[in-house]
Amino acid sequence: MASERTFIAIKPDGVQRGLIGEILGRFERKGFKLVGLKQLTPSRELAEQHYGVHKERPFFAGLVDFITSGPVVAMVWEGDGVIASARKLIGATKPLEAEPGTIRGDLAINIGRNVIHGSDAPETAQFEIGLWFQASELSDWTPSDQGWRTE
Ligand code: YYY
Ligand code: MG
Repeated sequence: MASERTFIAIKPDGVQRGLIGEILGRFERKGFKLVGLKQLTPSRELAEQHYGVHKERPFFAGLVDFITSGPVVAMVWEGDGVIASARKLIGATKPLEAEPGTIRGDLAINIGRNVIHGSDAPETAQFEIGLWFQASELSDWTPSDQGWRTE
């Protein structure tokens, strides 16, 4: 499994509810590597580009209102298979259908307040990382215990 990068964002509900540490910890404990992290309140333009694939959907305007309503914690995580693995850690879009043990399954109830975003494929990961981060904001580094995470 090749090493890859994915874009993860803790949405305004997760930040307001004090869940940043809880969510970051799950990715850290899994063993993935954090290569970018910042908190910002996204502009409407950024939110509309990020969710552009949904622009014809009835929930689009409300989704953009929500995601721009306060600070978001934007992150890039790296590791073998991290794109699909992060989606598993996050759980189903509807939190009541998300398995216990997943972030949404454990921490959320409502689809419109599902606390976290994760890229769904290699192409979207590349697009979203480029949309939210400058290359200079991402760190190339090797954790000192890397040999204990992967063979
Ligand atoms: O990738 P993921 O976040 O799991 O779901 P998407 O189908 O891409 O939808 C993005 C986002 O839109 C979802 O996390 C909540 C919101 N949303 C909604 O509010 N109502 C819907 N019926 C579908 C999605
Ligand atoms: Mg999606």
